[in-house]
Amino acid sequence: MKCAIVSIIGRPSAGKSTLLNTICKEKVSITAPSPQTTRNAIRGIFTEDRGQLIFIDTPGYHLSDKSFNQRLVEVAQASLSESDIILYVVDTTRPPGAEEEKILSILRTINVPIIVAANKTDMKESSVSDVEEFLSYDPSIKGILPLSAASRDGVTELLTLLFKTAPEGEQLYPEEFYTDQPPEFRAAEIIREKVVNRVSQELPHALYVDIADMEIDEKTGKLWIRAFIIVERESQVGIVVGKKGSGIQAIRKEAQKELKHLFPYDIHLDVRVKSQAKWKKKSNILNKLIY
Ligand SMILES: Nc1nc2c(ncn2[C@@H]2O[C@H](COP(=O)(O)OP(=O)(O)OP(=O)(O)O)[C@@H](O)[C@H]2O)c(=O)[nH]1
Ligand SMILES: [Mg+2]
Repeated sequence: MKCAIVSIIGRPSAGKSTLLNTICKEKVSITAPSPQTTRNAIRGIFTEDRGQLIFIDTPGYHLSDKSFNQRLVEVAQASLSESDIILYVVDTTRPPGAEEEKILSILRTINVPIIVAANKTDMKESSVSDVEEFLSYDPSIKGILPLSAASRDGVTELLTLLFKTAPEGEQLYPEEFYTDQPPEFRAAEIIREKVVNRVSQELPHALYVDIADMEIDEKTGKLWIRAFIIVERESQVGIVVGKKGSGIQAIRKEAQKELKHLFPYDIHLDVRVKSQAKWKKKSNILNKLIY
C-alpha cells in the first residue's frame, strides 16, 4: 500500500480547492472566483486500492505586507514541513510572474518531490507551454500534468503519478473518511462560501463567519445552527443583507441545503450579519480563524 501527505500549494485562485474537491468527489474545501478563499490547512483524504493520499489544501500564496496575508502564507508554508509530495497548482490562463518565482524558490529549499498540476486547460486562454517553459529547468519537478479541475480531464493521470511517487505505508485514516474538519468549522465555511460567491470587490476579504451555537433540539431532533456573518463596516451589513433581506435569505437557503447533505439531521439555520471594526487587526480573532 502507498500512503502520502500531499501539500497543495499555489497562487490565489489557481484552483487548488477545486482540484481537491474533484479528487475527493466531495465538497471538502470551499471555492470562489475571488482570491484568498481558503484560510486554513484543510485535509481531504482519498483512499482506494492503491493506498491513501492525504491532501492538505492551503491558502493561496500571495506576496503582501499585510499581516492577514502573511498569516495565510505562514499556513501554506507550515504544511510543507509535513508533506511527502508537493502538488503545485499553476493557473495556465495567467502568465507565471513574481509570485510563481517566489513559490518555486521556497519549494526548492525543501527536499520533497514536486508534481505540477497545470490547471484550467478547459479555458481558451490556457497556455500549458508557457508554464512548461517557466518550470522546465527545475530538476525537483517530477512531472507537469495538464488538467482541468473543473472538468476532471487529466485528473486520472495526476492520481497515477501521485501514487507512483508516494512512499510505501499503511493508511492513516479509515477509508470512509474524506476530511477531518470539525463540524463547526465546516458549517462556518459553507456559510462563508455562500456569502463570498454573492458579493464582490473587497467584501469577500472583509468577512468571517462565527458559529455562535450548534445543538440538537431534544424535542424535534433538529440540529440548530446559529451563525453570524461578520463584516468590517456597518455599510457592508446592508450589502450582505440585501434588499428586503433577499441576500441573507438566499445565503441561508443555499447554506441550509448544503448543510443538510453534510449532517445526518434536519437543520434549522439562523444567520445574522453584524459589523466588527478592524477585526483583521485583532490577534485573538485571527488566532481563532487562521491556524
Ligand atoms: N474554467 C475553470 N475554472 C476553474 C478550474 N479550477 C478552478 N476554477 C475556478 O477558479 C476559481 C478559483 O478556484 P479555487 O479552487 O477557489 O482556487 P484556490 O486556488 O483554492 O484559491 P484560494 O483558496 O483563494 O487560494 C473558481 O471560480 C473556480 O471555479 C478549472 O479547471 N477550469
Ligand atoms: Mg482555496
